Amino acid sequence: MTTIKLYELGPTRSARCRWTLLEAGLEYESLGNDPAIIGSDELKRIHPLGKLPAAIIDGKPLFESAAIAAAIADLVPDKRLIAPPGSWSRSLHDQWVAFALTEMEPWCWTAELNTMDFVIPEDRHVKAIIPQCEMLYRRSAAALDAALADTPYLVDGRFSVTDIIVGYTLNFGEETGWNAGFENLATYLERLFARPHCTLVRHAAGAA
Ligand SMILES: N[C@@H](CCC(=O)N[C@@H](CS)C(=O)NCC(=O)O)C(=O)O
Repeated sequence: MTTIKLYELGPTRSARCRWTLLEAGLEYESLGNDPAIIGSDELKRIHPLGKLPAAIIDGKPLFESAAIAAAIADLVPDKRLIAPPGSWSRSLHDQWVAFALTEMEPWCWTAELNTMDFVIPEDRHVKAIIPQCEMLYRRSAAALDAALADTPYLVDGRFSVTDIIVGYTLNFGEETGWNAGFENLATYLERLFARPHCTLVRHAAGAA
């Protein structure tokens, strides 16, 4: 039987991995669960930057939430949480994950880094960057909104780990209030929140 250990902490990106594990119905050992784990030597043995999440699957370390979630989904092909490697649907999974993680999430993350002082101290914040982040996030969000006009989920019209990964990014945008006006994104997020295993935390829009 596969053994899975997950370094996690509440609403951090580890929520993607926890949600995937719940959908997969797999047991796992939860580690970390303490802000002090971030940057620790213990975590750096798994993640070179000492970030969350990080996993150990059958003794092998793996970092990056999207990689961990996909690896977990691949462990349970019967659950159809991810398309088979080599299929066109898997390429669509890769496409949407790359889009969310490169064209959307960095703008939310950069805004958060320049708003909260848990990574970059306040005296080094560059507030002037935030409007640019919003503009670039919303340009991509508009594209995602259009893609969701005719389908409830991103790959093959059915729920998959792609939605877990992208949904987390969208919820990040919800926190900053940057999804305002995108009706398909709002409906999609509600669809994700309605799933019994959803680990996304509800934000009052624009709370950050
Ligand atoms: N791309 C990474 C991002 C990981 C990340 O930035 N995690 C945050 C918590 S959500 C963290 O550990 N931050 C501490 C830091 O940036 O030093 C992933 O998706 O796993």
